[in-house]
Amino acid sequence: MSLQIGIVGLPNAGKSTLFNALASQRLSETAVHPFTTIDPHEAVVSVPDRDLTELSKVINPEKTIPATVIFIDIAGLIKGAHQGEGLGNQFLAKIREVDLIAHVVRAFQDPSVVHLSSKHEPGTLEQIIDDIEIVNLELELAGITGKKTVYILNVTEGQVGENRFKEITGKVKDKFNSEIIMLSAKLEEELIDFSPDERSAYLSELKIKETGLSKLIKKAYFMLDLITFYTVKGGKEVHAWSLPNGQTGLAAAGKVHTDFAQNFIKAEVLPVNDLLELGGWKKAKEKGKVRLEGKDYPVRNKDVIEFKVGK
Ligand SMILES: Nc1nc2c(ncn2[C@@H]2O[C@H](COP(=O)(O)OP(=O)(O)O)[C@@H](O)[C@H]2O)c(=O)[nH]1
Ligand SMILES: [Mg+2]
Repeated sequence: MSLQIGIVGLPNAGKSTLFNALASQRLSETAVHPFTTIDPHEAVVSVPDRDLTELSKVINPEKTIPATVIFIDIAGLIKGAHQGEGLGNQFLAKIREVDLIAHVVRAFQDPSVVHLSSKHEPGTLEQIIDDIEIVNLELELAGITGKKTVYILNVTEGQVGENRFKEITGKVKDKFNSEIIMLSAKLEEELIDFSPDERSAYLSELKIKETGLSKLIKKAYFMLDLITFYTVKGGKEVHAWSLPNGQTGLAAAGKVHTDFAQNFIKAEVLPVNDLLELGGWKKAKEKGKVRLEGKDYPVRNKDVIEFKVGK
């Protein structure tokens, strides 16, 4: 199962704009299916991963499959939602299923986009806190507590990284004791039609180090304590997988194939960097760099694993 991230927030916070941008970004060039739509509100998105791209260059497989994350645009959170106002329980049920809540908060200024409950200027700390508290109260009243939440400060394009917002991000992080990232949903949307090169050029012009998708996924992996491992299937298929940190070789095998866990004999393992440096699996093996590990081996981030299974 892919990691599921539910996008919530007040109406007009920029949820759908962000969702559409995430769903259509082609970040991993090696991705066969950058995204597939399951439902208009759900999108399977490739996890951007440079090591996977490099690994694929070295192995030159028929197929490269990135790890994926499912984003869900969960509309309908308004004051009174827990009592069935708006879409009511429908979306609350969705929120209960996700691994992580991505809570979009409006910090962009645009007089043409109404802000329903604003007592303060959009983009001020007061309004941002008010908005967050409305949503959090609804979730709490609906009994959704203890879920991990990453806040997304949606700022005006061209204002990403501004000191004033950096200060706000710090304050929100402390007040709500959670993680927060800053991005512009509008800007992410503009990136849709860009080639990877154009995208990098545009981002560096705006002094932005990485796309919102990349920031969000990194944060999600960090918050959920996930690691990445790779399989190469004898050189035929390079595949990236996510796994909770601390899980064993056996758990990793089960992720790849149920039969693999049942018939597990051993795992051949080496760090992806070693494989890249040595220029391939065979060469690494010749040099004695590939280790043999058993069922209980705690998988490390960026391990390349070949499972040896019986029949
Ligand atoms: N200027 C500006 N407008 C935005 C931004 N993000 C969203 N909007 C606009 O705000 C309106 C509501 O956005 P939408 O994504 O539909 O919000 P949702 O109700 O949370 O799904 C749309 O007109 C968007 O174009 C942003 O970063 N900057
Ligand atoms: Mg929407």
